[in-house]
Amino acid sequence: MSDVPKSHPRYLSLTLRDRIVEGVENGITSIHGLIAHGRGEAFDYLISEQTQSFATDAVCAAAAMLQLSNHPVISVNGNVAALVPKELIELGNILNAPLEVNIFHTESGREEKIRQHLLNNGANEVLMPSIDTQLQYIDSNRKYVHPEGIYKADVVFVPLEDGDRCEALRKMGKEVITVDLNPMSRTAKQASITIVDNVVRALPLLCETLQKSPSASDSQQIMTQYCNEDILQQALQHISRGTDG
Ligand code: PTJ
Repeated sequence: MSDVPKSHPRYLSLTLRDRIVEGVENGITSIHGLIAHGRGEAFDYLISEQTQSFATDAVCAAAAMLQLSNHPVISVNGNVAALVPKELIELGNILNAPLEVNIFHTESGREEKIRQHLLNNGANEVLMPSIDTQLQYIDSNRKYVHPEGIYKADVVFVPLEDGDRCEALRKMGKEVITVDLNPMSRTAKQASITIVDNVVRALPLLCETLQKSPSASDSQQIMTQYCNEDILQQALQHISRGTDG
């Protein structure tokens, strides 16, 4: 870890960089994850590094969808494993939903290191991709899934994705909830619900919202009123107005 003084105006941002760098050094995060993180930082700057109302609304809808789902699954890649391991586990515990390792960049042993990292952080069970169970409509390493996890899920929570699998999951009739700071990304556009916020802020907020346990009828109403296209438009308008807008 670099020696960043707490008084530094960019302390939080620099701490997150340290977590990603540490993830790479420990073989959890792909080296490509550094680029993805930088991309995220740029968009985070444009939303004032704060949770905006379009993200809060999407979090409410995500909580409603997860609460109404029969078999939700939380997909974990190398970036989120490094940034928010404990929050992913908490979400899994609240929902009684499994965590499943699913990565894009195939580096030898990384899936197992992510699994071990989650177990070390307190996860009880972590599902691993199986060579015998494949998603349709996708050719990358992300096609390998666990038969009792993503393959069977009705709702998949997929923070920080690169688009291909989100599209495949939607084609297979599954709902996808993503967290993506870029409202223009393919994933953001294709997901059922897109939380345009930093995953380090979005996940605690999602857990907090779920713990308030809205009733099933309230959740139904939230879902009926939610429109992901509107949310993405609001995010784009916020960005184009400038950070003070
Ligand atoms: O571990 P792997 O192999 O599965 O790889 C994971 C990454 C994230 C490297 C891979 O999925 C990838 O290359 O993703 P992309 O295509 O760079 O997309 C990542 C998206 O997440 C981009 O739109 C970023 O703006 C966004 N992003 C990056 N950091 C954050 C973020 N969104 C929310 N919170 C962040 N901290």
